[in-house]
Amino acid sequence: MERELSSQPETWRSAAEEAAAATALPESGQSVAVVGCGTSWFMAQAYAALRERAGLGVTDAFAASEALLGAQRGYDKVVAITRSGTTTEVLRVLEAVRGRIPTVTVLGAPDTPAREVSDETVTLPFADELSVVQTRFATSALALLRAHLGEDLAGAVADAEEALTVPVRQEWVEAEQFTFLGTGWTVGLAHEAALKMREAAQSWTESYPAMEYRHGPIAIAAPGRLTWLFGPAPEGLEQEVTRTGASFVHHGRRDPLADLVLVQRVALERARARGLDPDSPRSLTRSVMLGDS
Ligand code: F1P
Repeated sequence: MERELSSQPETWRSAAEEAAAATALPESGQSVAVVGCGTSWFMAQAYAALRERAGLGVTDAFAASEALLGAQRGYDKVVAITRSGTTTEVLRVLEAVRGRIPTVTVLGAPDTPAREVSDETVTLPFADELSVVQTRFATSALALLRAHLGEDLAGAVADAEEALTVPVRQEWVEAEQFTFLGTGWTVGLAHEAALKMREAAQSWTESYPAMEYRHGPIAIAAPGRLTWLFGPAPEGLEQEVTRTGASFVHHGRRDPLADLVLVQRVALERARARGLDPDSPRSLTRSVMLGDS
């Protein structure tokens, strides 16, 4: 995990370079559904929010198991995101819409079943991973998609380099609980940050859209706990969190995707501090493959 997460600036650069040739990705104006499971679903959420914000067309993100792809929704394209290419729910979606809605899969492991059931694929083999816990495939897939939306990733890459060198504070390693917040595309990053902490370090983490936090979840904030915000800060939020005694963490200057790299490092350090092996996370496999029953 450590080796793979450290390579992110490089894999983001390579992913961004792929964008120009990735003609299978949605065109401007197309109505798009993006599907994935776990980490890949959260990257789908981030992409959907960014594409809509860019004015490029309706873009909805779904957990593959809950995708609403009926004819009445009128999607022009389905984008699937999967590192392994073997996740059952993703394969089922691709099979179900075959011949009805064109599909493109952003894929880590190239020669896998997802290729067979997708109309087109964009492969990122250089970002594939050995670790069960995803880091660089997910962020590289998002880097590809951001670049395809027309973003220049140079700043994000530089910020990721910095995020790999800043110290991981002891307070973050020891905190009893984390809540991650975001707005717009960073809501997906907040969910992914929370998942990383659970997967790698078995930590108690929650995640919400930042403006939802005051509608109940802030009751969890207390001394020894931590609220970490990705992206712009809603007015007054920091003061409200600080009033509870919880710590408020916000690196507003850094690209939020690079801030996720820092959280991956925190998850790794928390795993180590607890004597856990982040490469053998409890109850997890690299991909979930369900039986036929
Ligand atoms: C998706 C995923 C991972 C998760 C777990 C099971 O995999 O849900 O995000 O960490 O290991 O699989 P994939 O479809 O992107 O290969």
